[in-house]
Amino acid sequence: MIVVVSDVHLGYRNSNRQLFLKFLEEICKPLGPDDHLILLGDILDFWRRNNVLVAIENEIIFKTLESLNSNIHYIIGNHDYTLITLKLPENQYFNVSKTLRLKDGGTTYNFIHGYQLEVLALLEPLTVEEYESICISLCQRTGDFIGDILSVLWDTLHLSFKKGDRRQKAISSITEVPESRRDMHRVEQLAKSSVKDLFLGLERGARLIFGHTHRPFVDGNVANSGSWVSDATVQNTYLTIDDGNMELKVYKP
Ligand SMILES: [Mn+2]
Repeated sequence: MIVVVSDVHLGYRNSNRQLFLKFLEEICKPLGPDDHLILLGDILDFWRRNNVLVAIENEIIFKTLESLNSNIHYIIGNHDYTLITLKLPENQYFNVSKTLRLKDGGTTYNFIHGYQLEVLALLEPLTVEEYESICISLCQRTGDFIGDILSVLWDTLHLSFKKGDRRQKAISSITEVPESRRDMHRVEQLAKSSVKDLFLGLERGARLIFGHTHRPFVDGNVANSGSWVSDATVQNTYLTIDDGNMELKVYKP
């Protein structure tokens, strides 16, 4: 069995962290060594606060994760992107990576946080690599800095904008919460289309699981695990994958 959860945003004031802790105890504790727990990005939120303080405040969650018997995979998102730069070889209780491919019952499952789809669908001319360097800047700087995304862009990429540049609006939206953005349906549209395989390098027939938009769904070979923030319309969701069946569930203790 594979359990997928994303976008808990620990460190953000609207994170449902107590409920997430209960979820780990109740749903994830019983998982065994053949099972997988996928933490699909934005579990921690480093964009608004000091990274270490956020991690220390949530130590109980990491202690609980450490006590689980299943395999644990941490796929980084845009809000916890810098975790990939802190890779410690002796830290084996979970693997940190940008993408993950798992086989279950003859089907291939690809896991990404999903910011990649947003860059492709909405943020042209930014490349995924440029977006990732902005994420590093936003994770490492705290305070009001994220309010001024254009100066982060200048510092990081030396991108300049002339007055009336239409790209400015799209790129400024990076620091807004997904709930207040209007174009998220275009991210879903790309995720559900077959052309995404070309951009993401997916094999034909493989399934794609992502988060990031805070809009959970299962649709054929594509699924979104949703979020654990009180801003979202549908909250506290997770996916289970068992014998080729993808199921979306809402956690209620
Ligand atoms: Mn995200």
